Amino acid sequence: MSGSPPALRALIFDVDGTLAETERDGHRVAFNRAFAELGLDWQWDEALYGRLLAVTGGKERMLHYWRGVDPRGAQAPDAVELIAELHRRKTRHYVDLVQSGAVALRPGVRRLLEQARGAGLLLAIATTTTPDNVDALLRATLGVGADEMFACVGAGDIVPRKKPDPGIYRWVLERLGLGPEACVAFEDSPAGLCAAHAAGLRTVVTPGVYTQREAFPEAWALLDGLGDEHRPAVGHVAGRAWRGVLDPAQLRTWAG
Ligand code: XBP
Ligand code: MG
Repeated sequence: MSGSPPALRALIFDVDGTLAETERDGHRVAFNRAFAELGLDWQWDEALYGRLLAVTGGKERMLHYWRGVDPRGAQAPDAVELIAELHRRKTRHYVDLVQSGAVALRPGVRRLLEQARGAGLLLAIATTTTPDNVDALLRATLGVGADEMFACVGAGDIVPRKKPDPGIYRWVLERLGLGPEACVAFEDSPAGLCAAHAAGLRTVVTPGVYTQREAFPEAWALLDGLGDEHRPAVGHVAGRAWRGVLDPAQLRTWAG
């Protein structure tokens, strides 16, 4: 039996915070618009929203907040329906915001996606966010037909538990028909890293505006971005300092 590791076959991307900085100017604004529409006096400022991100999933996040400010109201029989209605409205607002160009891809993301496809790697998505949000973001930033770039999109309630549970990564791996050792995941948050790591994936972490002060002890690579020719990425890979532009050849070298 050969001792060589399996070849790298696929890259699996988180969406929020990883492909794009969607949270502060996208999701947060959309939540606030939904609250105002239904006459709630809830207002999530940037700092509060940063703390609430510890709870993944929009419905789960709203229920967590409600329990904090009004525990009795959050237990009422119609609470679940109100959360569902808020979330439908929030999703509409988020899609509108993304379609209006409120959110851009992070530097190097488009380049890496295109290079990876050119290099014969499969692309996939594993995210807790709602599928409509993923469609809107991919179309607005990568153009019509963008979803065809991805062999598999795992999103939202398709699994019963959201990150940090590894379910969404396991679901994607099963659809791809690949083991975790043939893939690399890309994440931005502790919950996302926990999910990917628990699914057995080597994970490149590129922290974003809300996660740059977090520790990521289980990251395979921890970089300040993907890098481009004008601004190389800086960070560590498997415990060693690294500086450069992350591309499929580099990933294959590390994976090997
Ligand atoms: C992203 C999330 C999402 C969005 C909201 O986490 O937690 O819940 O904030 O999306 P990750 P929905 O980047 O780890 O996937 O409102 O559609 O749930
Ligand atoms: Mg994320």
